Amino acid sequence: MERLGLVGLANAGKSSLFNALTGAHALVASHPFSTTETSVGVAPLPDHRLDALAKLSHSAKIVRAGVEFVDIAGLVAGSSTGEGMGNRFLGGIREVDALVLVLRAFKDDAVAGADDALGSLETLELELVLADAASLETQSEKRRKQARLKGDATLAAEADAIDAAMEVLQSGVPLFRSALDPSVRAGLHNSFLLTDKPVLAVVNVGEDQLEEADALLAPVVSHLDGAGEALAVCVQLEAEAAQLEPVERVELLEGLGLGQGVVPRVARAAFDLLGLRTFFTTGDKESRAWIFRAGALAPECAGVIHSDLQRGFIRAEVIHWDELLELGGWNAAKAAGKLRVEGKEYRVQDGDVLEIRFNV
Ligand SMILES: Nc1nc2c(ncn2[C@@H]2O[C@H](COP(=O)(O)OP(=O)(O)OP(=O)(O)O)[C@@H](O)[C@H]2O)c(=O)[nH]1
Ligand SMILES: [Mg+2]
Repeated sequence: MERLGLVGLANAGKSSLFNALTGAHALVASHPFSTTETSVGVAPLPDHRLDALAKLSHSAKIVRAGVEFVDIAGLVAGSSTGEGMGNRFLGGIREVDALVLVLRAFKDDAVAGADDALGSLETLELELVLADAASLETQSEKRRKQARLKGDATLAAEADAIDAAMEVLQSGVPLFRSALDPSVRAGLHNSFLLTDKPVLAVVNVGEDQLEEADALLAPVVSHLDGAGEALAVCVQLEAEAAQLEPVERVELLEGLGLGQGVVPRVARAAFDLLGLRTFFTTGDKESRAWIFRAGALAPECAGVIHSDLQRGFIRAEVIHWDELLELGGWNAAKAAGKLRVEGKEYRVQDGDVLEIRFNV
């Protein structure tokens, strides 16, 4: 399963966000570096399409897709050279597929640390850039030497990509904000860089800053300049809400004009960031969302449900969720001749409802 790492300066609210997302109880404390071990948790992915399908099918159960988050130790200026939790945070970040940058805007004298979101973003970027530059330092030359010895064009291309990345990093820009060509990016795949991962920024605003949330978010959005999505969240509030019963939670959040809260949108944005897609199965027993990679073929998606379904795959009956809803149900869709029969070469689309036919 693909994972997102929560990355931020000490006391930015990473563990609080982790708890809000996953309903977990990770240690939250006002002293910096309270997180020393990484925790992993799954955030359920809100999906109105799944809710609609479950209603249509009178499903006894709804099974949502989930996104996995990792709560990582906090970072300080100098972390790339071993300050603070140093290597612990670097290792944690290297292992995830995308980054959620938690940027503190809330002000609280009792909680040490920076409360300038843009400044925090710049510090984080710099530490990640320095770590990447250090890890690439000797790699280009090594690859070039090997490429010469073996006459290997792939290694030579990797060396070129590393040189291009180095140039970006040396100008202080993380790769996620650079305009590097996708083909160059591909050549960096074996270098395990930190700033090459997609990012989502979460600006953690205080309860007293809800009114100015957009203004606090704006400088971060403009700094990222389209390189990643950004959301403002009152993390503490939503972490507290996450501990309540659903009815009370909705009351609290709606009372503050936050609707269902922003945290579900963080989970959704994270999911999209990973390039993941959902298909559905629906029936009276359960309606369920399943995760697949964009571009996957029908048998591979069948395998997400069970490996037997992939092995014995014959065909899939397919209809897009909104068409199914419009027609009023599986049998009605079948009677209307609207269930498409798709074979092994079918590329499953986001929002497809599938029924797999297979040999046991
Ligand atoms: N006032 C206020 N305090 C907050 C908010 N969000 C988090 N905090 C507090 O900030 C402190 C740090 O929160 P954590 O979630 O532990 O922060 P962290 O980023 O995980 O910290 P480290 O793991 O130590 O790096 C805790 O005392 C939280 O209660 C907020 O929106 N407003
Ligand atoms: Mg923490």
